[in-house]
Amino acid sequence: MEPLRRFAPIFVTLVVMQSFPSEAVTTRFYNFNVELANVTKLCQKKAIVTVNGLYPGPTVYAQEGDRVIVKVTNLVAHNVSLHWHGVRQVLSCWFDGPAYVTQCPIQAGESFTYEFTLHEQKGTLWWHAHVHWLRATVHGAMVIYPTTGTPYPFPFPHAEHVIILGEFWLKDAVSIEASTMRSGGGPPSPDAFVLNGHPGSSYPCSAQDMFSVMDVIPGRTYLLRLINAALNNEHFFILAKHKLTVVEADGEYTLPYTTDAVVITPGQTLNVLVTANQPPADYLMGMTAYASNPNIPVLTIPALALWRYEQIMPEHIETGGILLHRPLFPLNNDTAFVSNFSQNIRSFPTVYNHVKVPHNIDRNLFFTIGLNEETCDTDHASQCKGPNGGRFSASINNITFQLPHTVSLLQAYHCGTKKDSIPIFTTNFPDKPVEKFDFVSAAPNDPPNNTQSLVGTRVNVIEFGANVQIVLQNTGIIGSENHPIHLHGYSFYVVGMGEGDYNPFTATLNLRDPPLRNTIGVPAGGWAVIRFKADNPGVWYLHCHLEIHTSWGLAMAFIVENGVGSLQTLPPPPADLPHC
Ligand SMILES: *[C@@H]1O[C@H](CO)[C@@H](O)[C@H](O)[C@H]1NC(C)=O
Ligand SMILES: *[C@@H]1O[C@H](CO)[C@@H](O)[C@H](O)[C@H]1NC(C)=O
Ligand SMILES: *[C@@H]1O[C@H](CO)[C@@H](O)[C@H](O)[C@H]1NC(C)=O
Ligand SMILES: *[C@@H]1O[C@H](CO)[C@@H](O)[C@H](O)[C@H]1NC(C)=O
Ligand SMILES: *[C@@H]1O[C@H](CO)[C@@H](O)[C@H](O)[C@H]1NC(C)=O
Ligand SMILES: *[C@@H]1O[C@H](CO)[C@@H](O)[C@H](O)[C@H]1NC(C)=O
Ligand SMILES: [Cu+2]
Repeated sequence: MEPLRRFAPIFVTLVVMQSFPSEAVTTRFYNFNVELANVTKLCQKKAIVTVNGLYPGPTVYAQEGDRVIVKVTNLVAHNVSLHWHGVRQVLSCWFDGPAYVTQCPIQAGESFTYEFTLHEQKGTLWWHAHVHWLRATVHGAMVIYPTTGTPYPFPFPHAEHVIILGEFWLKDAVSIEASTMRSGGGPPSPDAFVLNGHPGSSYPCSAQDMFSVMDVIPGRTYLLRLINAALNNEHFFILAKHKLTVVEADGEYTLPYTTDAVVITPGQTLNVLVTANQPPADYLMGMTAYASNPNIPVLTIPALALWRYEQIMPEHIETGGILLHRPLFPLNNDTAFVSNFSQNIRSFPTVYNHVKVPHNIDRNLFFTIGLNEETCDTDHASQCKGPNGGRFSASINNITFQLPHTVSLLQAYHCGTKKDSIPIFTTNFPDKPVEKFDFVSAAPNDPPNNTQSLVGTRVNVIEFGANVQIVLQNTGIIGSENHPIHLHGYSFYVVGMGEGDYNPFTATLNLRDPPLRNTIGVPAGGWAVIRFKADNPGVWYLHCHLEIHTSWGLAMAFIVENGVGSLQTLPPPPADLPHC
């Protein structure tokens, strides 16, 4: 094997044909070997966990309605599981992937084959490891083209590029999680932000380690498939002097929205069109952090990538080289821009005609989401690095989620556990907070002075077919920040967002053209309301996509019960489902 040469970055311009492949390829087979690869980043050589030696990993290409089969073989010492982010896994919850939720991880030397159908799904989705912080380097794109003969609801692009926003650590990300959890304090910043794995010229030793789009043709329109795979920060993305038109979010078409910069939280995807309408020269694309809480320091060095036109005229070449345009980033704390951006993401009208926003709500849930602080146990009192010498945790409705470790929730639910054994979960996850308080204001004003939570493995059970509404209410118990909440197994309509405490009497909900998403940034000091029809049986994880918050327990799971008949019943598990 020659990993370095074989996996040297290849910068290709994928020119997509005017119509999609016509042969009815219905099965896409991929072999994913989880293996170590050496990379040189930021002046250092380092072995990272990858799929097939690639960082980011291989793109899964498919067409709406295809069956996707991915055989994953674990050749590293870490436990591995992969999640297909945004794939609704209709009747295939066994293949969803979050470790200890739907499956035990694939242990060293073992394999597991993921199999699922892309029912009514198209657009940009992605895949990533879903165990500890392995997704730092184990992630890649899924590009799903519409069925043959179905056009995009926007001009067909001349070419398209996947651009994955990420964070890079020189230390092993899994051990950073472990040491952060031991300390009780906040996580360190990454050593670099990266675009398709490349920090770009603002970082040391990285002038050549920069993603590039070359030979851009003036007048042509390009499609950028943006994916935020970062662990702990939300981001702005921008291309100097060019406008970005958002046409799709989380794999669903949106009303075209033209802007100077986009905001993307971990877990989200955005398709944007760019028209090459500037004088031929070099332009930088860039990624910076959005810091929703000014008290949490963020890395302020942008990741940069190059956007270079073809046939650059002599007047655009200076003595130092080609004229280079730098982007003007929004400020890291520009919450007004973020909130405006979120409000402008709407469903595309024809999608609205096809897909119904649930109107009559059967299950009205109210979830407080936020951070907690636990007292340091006396053994470690001198080591706890959280505020006031405590230990950070996080919760939903004051329950800090704890994953089981002997069996997955889905296995325990589906197959039952042995008689007399202690159940690994309980079904008493509360529908609403036990205690009411002024959720968003900061201590010591009104929120409980007691910042502690209750640790547990609790699930909330939903009857098949119920129309569910969840008010996601941010709390200010320990600071307040934007939490990108991701639901597995469903896309949901984001029918409202606002500041302060949610008030059902004054909140305006958009039931006309809300966006259909799988991850939503719930604003710091505010709320979001989501709706979905629970018509896919299984155990579905709901969690913050800031990885440290999930580690701290900002998660819960739903059991969506089976309905009637085989079309509403989760089939039995696959024979090769990993064991703990
Ligand atoms: C990475 O480099 C080390 C030497 O620095 C070498 O021993 C190891 O085999 C390499 N790993 C891979 C996966 O190429
Ligand atoms: C955002 O940051 C800038 C520069 O650091 C500062 O001047 C400004 O007051 C901050 N704005 C808010 C809303 O915190
Ligand atoms: C909000 O978005 C609209 C629509 O793009 C734009 O016209 C307006 O300037 C934006 N406002 C702010 C405060 O960014
Ligand atoms: C929290 O503590 C502060 C300071 O001791 C006190 O003024 C306040 O009333 C307390 N709040 C609650 C809700 O108990
Ligand atoms: C959360 O649970 C802890 C532990 O039972 C309790 O002390 C605290 O008051 C609860 N807080 C809220 C807001 O319910
Ligand atoms: C891998 O998972 C198994 C089963 O949960 C567990 O017993 C083992 O300790 C894990 N190994 C590592 C390296 O985390
Ligand atoms: Cu969070």
